[in-house]
Amino acid sequence: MDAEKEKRLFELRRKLVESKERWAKEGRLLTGHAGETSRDRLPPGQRQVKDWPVLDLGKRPGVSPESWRLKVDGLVAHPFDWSWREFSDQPQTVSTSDIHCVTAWSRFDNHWEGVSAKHILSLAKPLPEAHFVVFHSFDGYTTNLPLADFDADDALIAHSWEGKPLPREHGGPARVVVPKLYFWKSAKWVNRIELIAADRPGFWERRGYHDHGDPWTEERYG
Ligand SMILES: Nc1nc2c(c(=O)[nH]1)N[C@H]1C(S)=C(S)[C@@H](COP(=O)(O)O)O[C@H]1N2
Ligand SMILES: [Mo]
Repeated sequence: MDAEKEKRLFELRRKLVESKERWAKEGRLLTGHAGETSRDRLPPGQRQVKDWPVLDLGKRPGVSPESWRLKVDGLVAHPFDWSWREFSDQPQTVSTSDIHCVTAWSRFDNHWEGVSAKHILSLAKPLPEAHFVVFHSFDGYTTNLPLADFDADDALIAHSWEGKPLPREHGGPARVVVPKLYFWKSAKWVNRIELIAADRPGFWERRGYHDHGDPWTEERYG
C-alpha cells in the first residue's frame, strides 16, 4: 500500500472513531437513561435490525470508476458533470445516521463517508425557482424529494460505509443517503441530481409510495 493511501485510510479511521465518540456523547446528553435511546430512535411501526437487507429493482449495475459520472443539472447556476476522479477530489465528509426502510426495518449508526449535499449544492447554486430534486440512477431508478430535504446536514453522496467502499449491491460506487426520509429516497448507483421547479414523482412515488416519505409521521403509502 502506498504512503498516501495509508495516510488516507488512517485519516478515515480516525474520523470514524471521532464520529462514534460524538454520537455516544450526544446520546448520553439526550436521554440520560440507558435503554431508552433505542426506543426514542425507532420511528412508529419500525423494528431494529443488525444486518443490512438489500432491496432494489434487481438490476444492480456494475459501474467502473472509468465509466462513472455524476451530473448535477436542471435549475442551477453552475451545472457540472463529475468523473470519479473529480468526485473523489471534493472535500470529504463523515456522517453517522440511521436507516429507516418503508418495509419496517431500521438500522442504527451507519457510518458513511462521501461528499455532502451541502457542498454539492454550494457548487451548483440552485436558482430561486428550484424547489425539488430528482435523483437518477444507472439502473433507471428515479426518486424525488423537496430540495429542502436534500439540503440537510446529514445528507450526502456516499462512497463508503463502515470504512469500506460501498458494496455494489448497496449502490456502490456511490449512492445517495438522505437519512431523514425512508430509504427508498436514497438512490443507489446515482448518476444525476436534477433540480426542478414543480414536483415530479419518481419510480415508487408513481406506484403508490408516499410522495414525501417521513418515517416519523409514517408517510409510507399514498
Ligand atoms: N438505483 C436504485 N436505488 C434504489 C432502489 C433501486 O431499486 N434502484 N431501491 C430503493 C429502495 S426501495 C430501498 S428500500 C433502498 C434499499 O437500499 P439497500 O439495498 O442498500 O438496503 O434503496 C433504494 N434505492
Ligand atoms: Mo424499499
